[in-house]
Amino acid sequence: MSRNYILAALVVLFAFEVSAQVRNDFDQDGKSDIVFTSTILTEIAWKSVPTMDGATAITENFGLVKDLTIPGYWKESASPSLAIVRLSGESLVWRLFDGSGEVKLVTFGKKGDLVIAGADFDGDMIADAATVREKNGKLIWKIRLNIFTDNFSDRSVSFGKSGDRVSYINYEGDKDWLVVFGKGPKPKKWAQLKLKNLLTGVIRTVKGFPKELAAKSRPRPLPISAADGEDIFLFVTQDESDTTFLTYSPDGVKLSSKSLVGLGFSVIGNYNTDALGEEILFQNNAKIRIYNPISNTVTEKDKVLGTPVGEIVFASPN
Ligand SMILES: [Ca+2]
Ligand SMILES: [Ca+2]
Ligand SMILES: [Ca+2]
Repeated sequence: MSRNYILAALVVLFAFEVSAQVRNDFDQDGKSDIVFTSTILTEIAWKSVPTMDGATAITENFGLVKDLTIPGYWKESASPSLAIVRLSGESLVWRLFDGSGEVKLVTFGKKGDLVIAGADFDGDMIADAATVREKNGKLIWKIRLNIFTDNFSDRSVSFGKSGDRVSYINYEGDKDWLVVFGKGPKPKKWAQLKLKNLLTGVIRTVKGFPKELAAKSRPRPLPISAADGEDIFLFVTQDESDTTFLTYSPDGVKLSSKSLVGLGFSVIGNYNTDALGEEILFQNNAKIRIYNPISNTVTEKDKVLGTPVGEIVFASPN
């Protein structure tokens, strides 16, 4: 009995350790806040609603409509801060803000690059920046670890082929691995996913994803934390009226499927601490729903008057 007790205590400790950094948790209460931008003419303001109780905590004007807005743990800090990425001429400019305004400006990336945010490839709990571009049929990843700190460092990796969808995932529980998803050697049978550990160079290949997921309008596999602290993959697909959320384990096993009425924005975070793992905040023009794929629960909330934004970003500023 005592042995089981110790094991249970260890499990609790582990669960606490891995969930210590909660996405979008500006008030540090262990739950993701709803962070959203709203447009005032051509400028945007960002707002944060702490812990679903409806009160607005932070409002700050900071950017332009075309900027990418990316909250994240960009510095060594208990709470996240806000960054934007802006296309400036032929370059991408990353700007970090705190409560008093802009505190850092970094030029990283080029026009046309896909910007990737939300990943921590070296596992030191500080957000890293990445860009991907296609070159001669291959995908070239440029990664700047800890971009807004004084000891940033750069990596360049060729990983994936033209047409693959890129992503990342916390694969073994301590850091994010690069992910490419698309057609494999037998495209009529299955879709293929490859993972790469940036630091060790180890590559794993997973076959057996449904080939439909790699078809023309293929969704990107997004990382979402499961109950055990490691990530699983979320695929979001839409038809004319519904949005469907599918989850798969990193080894290609289907875990859940759920369709919700409406089209809209999806943001991943831990919005409901009663359900293990992360949830999807899904806002359409009527309301917000919070869906947990592991417990298969959906809760509802009034919509916010803006665009919800999250740490996990794959986009090109234009
Ligand atoms: Ca919070
Ligand atoms: Ca890092
Ligand atoms: Ca949760």
